Amino acid sequence: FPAYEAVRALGPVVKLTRYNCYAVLDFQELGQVLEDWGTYSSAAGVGLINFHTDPPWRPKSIILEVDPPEHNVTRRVLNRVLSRPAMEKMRQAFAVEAAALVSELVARQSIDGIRDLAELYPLKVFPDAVGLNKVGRDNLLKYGTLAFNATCPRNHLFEESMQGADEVIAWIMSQCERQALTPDGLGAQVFAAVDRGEVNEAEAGMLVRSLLSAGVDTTINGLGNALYCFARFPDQWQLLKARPELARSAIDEILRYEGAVMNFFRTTTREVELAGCRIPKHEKLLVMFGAANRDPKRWPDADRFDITRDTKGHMGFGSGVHMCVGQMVARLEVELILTELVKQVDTLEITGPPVRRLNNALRGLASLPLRLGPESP
Ligand code: OVV
Repeated sequence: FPAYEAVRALGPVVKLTRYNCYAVLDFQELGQVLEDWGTYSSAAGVGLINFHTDPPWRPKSIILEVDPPEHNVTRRVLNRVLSRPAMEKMRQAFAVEAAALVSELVARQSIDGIRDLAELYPLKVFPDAVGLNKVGRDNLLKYGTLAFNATCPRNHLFEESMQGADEVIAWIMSQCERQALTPDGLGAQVFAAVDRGEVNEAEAGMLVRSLLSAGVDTTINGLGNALYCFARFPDQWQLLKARPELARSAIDEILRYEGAVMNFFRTTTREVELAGCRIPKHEKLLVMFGAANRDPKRWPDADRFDITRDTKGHMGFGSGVHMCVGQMVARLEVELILTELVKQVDTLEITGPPVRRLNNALRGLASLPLRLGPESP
């Protein structure tokens, strides 16, 4: 975050000469960019790779890496699959798992908040909800890590997650077929759109791939960041315990303060002026949600974690037509875990050095040693 402030001080649009792209960090300009999909397109990729000149690392996503009107067709399908009624159907199963896992962890007291909770919970409930095979699920985290690392420069992080990725990619693709999915899950519901004539069979498979790309690492980091926030700010934890109804809005403050997805790219479709800066056609813009969420021009006391603040308009789920389509799943997972922790845990204490998990686009931890102080009876 100090680095963001150093770059922000240079101006509203900063050319990163080393990567030949333009960074946008301020809330107002970022909103402008994300609203104007006709000028700031996703169709040339939302990573640094510019599809006008270089091929994508995988067949491009048919929802993330397309603009309207094509985007609207696939968006409508996932909007329905991930709708509020669909969430209400999942809630019970998700709640049972959250209660069971938190009880088990409270009994152990000393846990790794990332491995034992932030990873375990989404990796259980989400693939179950999608209707995935039980075998090979360890590929999910590897694939998500790769997909997010692939949005940025081809650095050591990208290269490391590409090591041995052929098998990971092959497993993911094999799970995206209709017959690989249980008949009652979110995956099957994507294929129901084929039966309604909204997309074809191959497109449905690609949309299942989108679920698997975007649904795992994001929620793991989101949950891990939630734990990290409340463990660092015990006054906010006590406030949540006193007022558990704040759990839903606390999620927005977690995403503002310590988001899971820090940045994506857009590509200009024409020469354009942004905040007085001229940007040529077909250039890459780095859109920095995590920086806009700390913009002092937008947020009073931006570096303070405050679950009672008005977080309206935060960019933790992006903004505009591409705003996170799975956000209700993410909210459900974090809400249920926080609710259980509020019930069962009195104090969250960091007992060892937190370890960052570096990723080109994601912000999160690899390890967070925690002591869960149980509620006194
Ligand atoms: C890495 C990522 C984020 C969001 C969506 C997708 C991928 C996709 O494959 O659609």
